[in-house]
Amino acid sequence: MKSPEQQLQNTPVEQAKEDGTQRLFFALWPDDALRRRLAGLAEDIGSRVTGRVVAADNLHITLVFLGALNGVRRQCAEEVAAAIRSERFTLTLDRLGYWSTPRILWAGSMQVPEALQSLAGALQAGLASCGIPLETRPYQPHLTLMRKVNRRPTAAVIDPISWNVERFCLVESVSGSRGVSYRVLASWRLELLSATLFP
Ligand code: 2AM
Repeated sequence: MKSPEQQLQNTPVEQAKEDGTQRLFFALWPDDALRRRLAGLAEDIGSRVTGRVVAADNLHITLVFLGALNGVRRQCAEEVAAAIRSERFTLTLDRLGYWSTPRILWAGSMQVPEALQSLAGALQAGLASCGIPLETRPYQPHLTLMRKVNRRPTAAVIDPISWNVERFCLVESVSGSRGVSYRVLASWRLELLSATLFP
């Protein structure tokens, strides 16, 4: 049993283990074929850029980061997700981005689909009723390919990768002896595009 002082030094994942909470986030989760493509892209970039390539199994796009949630808040978050009526969309990953503070290299889209922004927005708005403190910065969809990257890579454009997004997931971040891994707990389907009628 750790003293309260030791508990204060816990990482968020250790804290989640001790108090029965789970570290959770909503995400877009690639299927196996897309995951292989994305992993190939990450490996390719990793052969030219110094840093740590994200494990293939961990590749995803976060929609909303929730942090450590107890059972009641998780239930609330799942009810919010189940009530979402958002449309399917195609996301084209066609650019690389770099953030120097988290030192991550990511893939993103030059043109973020309106439906993706509105899905993230609808989740955020619904979650307000769950009492979960959320990120206040504007949503910037990104798929982290590499961590611990110290320098902005020179090339920013990549061969476009199309992602037909049909569902979103609730994911748990689990800390193990070999680092963090992610576990999909639940998923919800997005709606088919409403048909356009021509006279
Ligand atoms: P990242 O890929 O840019 O690191 C699980 O940690 C996922 O939630 C990651 O995709 C991570 O983004 C994202 N995330 C967003 N906000 C976070 C936060 N405050 N702490 C940890 N992860 C966060």
